[in-house]
Amino acid sequence: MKRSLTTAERGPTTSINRRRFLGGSAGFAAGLMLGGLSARGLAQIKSDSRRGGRQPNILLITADDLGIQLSCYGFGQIQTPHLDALAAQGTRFANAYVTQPSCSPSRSSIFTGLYPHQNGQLGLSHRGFRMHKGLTQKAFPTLLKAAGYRSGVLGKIHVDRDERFDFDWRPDYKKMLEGESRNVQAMAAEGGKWMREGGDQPFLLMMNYLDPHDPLLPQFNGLPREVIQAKDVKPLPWAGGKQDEKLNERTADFFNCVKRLDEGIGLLMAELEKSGLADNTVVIFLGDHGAPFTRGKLECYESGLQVPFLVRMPRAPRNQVREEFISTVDIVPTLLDIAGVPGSAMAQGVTGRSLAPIVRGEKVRNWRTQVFGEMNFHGPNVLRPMRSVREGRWKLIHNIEPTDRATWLLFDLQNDPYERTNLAGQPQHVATLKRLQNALLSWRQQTGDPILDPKILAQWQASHQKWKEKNVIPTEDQIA
Ligand SMILES: [Ca+2]
Repeated sequence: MKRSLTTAERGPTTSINRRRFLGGSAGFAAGLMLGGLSARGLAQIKSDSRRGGRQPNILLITADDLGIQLSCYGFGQIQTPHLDALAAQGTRFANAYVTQPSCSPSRSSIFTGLYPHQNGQLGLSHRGFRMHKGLTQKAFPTLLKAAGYRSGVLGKIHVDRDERFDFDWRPDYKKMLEGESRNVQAMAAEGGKWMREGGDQPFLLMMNYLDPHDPLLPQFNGLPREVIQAKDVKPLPWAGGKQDEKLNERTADFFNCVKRLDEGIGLLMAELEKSGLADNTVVIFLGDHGAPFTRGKLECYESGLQVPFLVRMPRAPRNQVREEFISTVDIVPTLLDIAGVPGSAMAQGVTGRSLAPIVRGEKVRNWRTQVFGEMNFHGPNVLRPMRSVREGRWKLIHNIEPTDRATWLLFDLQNDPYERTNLAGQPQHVATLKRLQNALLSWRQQTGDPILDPKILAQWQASHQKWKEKNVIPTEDQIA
């Protein structure tokens, strides 16, 4: 039976003044980029996209809570032959980052090209967090639809209110959440059927797999065929927490989920081949953030922000590995580029760039040398405001509300890849620290970070405290 949500469950959209909460006074975040696409904008997309000739299909695949634990990323504990094959057929991005190591905020950037602090999706959508009004209509499904695409989605969207996204085809989402999107055989069959149905119209299909998200099911619908056991694994090298048998079990089951996902990608690619459309389809695969272990998901360490990112594009080089720092804010510009749609259609404030030239093997000029991450809320009871920047071998994390953590964490990833030794206080690193602090500040200013304003941060803290005291929110490990 459906019951009414409590204030705490409803979260920030209804319980406090939304504009103040999101930082309307701090910059352009809440104001300038709002509103749907104008009729003129849509007409422009239509006319421009017709000029571009035959538009390729787009198959955009996300895995839930998957870091770079794939053999094509040099991970040695399991083999992921189907994802390795996809990497070999195109480009593997060796340094790909999400914007926030939490489901909904990360996905909001995939959809809009904006950082969560820009688009308002500061925490989980099923706990009440929403994007700024109108932004779902600036997300890629609407833009590609205007460009002539038919669009479908399988599996969870988990941003804003899912139904606000403009997909033509969306099978029973609830069923998907209840486990269907772990049924990789059904995912492939349903996706394949839909791909074949559209005639000459180009398609955009988003396939959102639930693996390897919690609960980490060792086997589902007979997959993986051989279940990996705790005795056969070692914990992920960066994972914190108690190093015990329980962690080994969890690690083994995480690997089982990744193996199932890999099988699913193989089945899906076979469906694409069968459709006869593979030669004109761009395939993009990525994780939505790092693996769900201590120091992974919900943290701005590399293990939280770095994800696998593979792109296969017709007539582009095979076996390409690229080292550029890329971010999920590049996805919207990439999709628009592929579809031949003008970049001006994007929401205001998008700082990403199209990855298509890189995938085609071109040298790109003035590519970013720094890549940024952030953490805001997860559920309303988890507030962890952080901002981070990576530049070359260096990584800086700023804990804006330090509590029991250091305010600044500086790591040398070359000597310390798992970010164990904080160099922030060391005199020989003062110049590096200062440079990265300045980089972080200019990015926050440029993108209108609302919590540059201490009053907004105080609002977040007060709301968080209130929600926490109500004690009706599930604990962190129970939240999707
Ligand atoms: Ca996730």
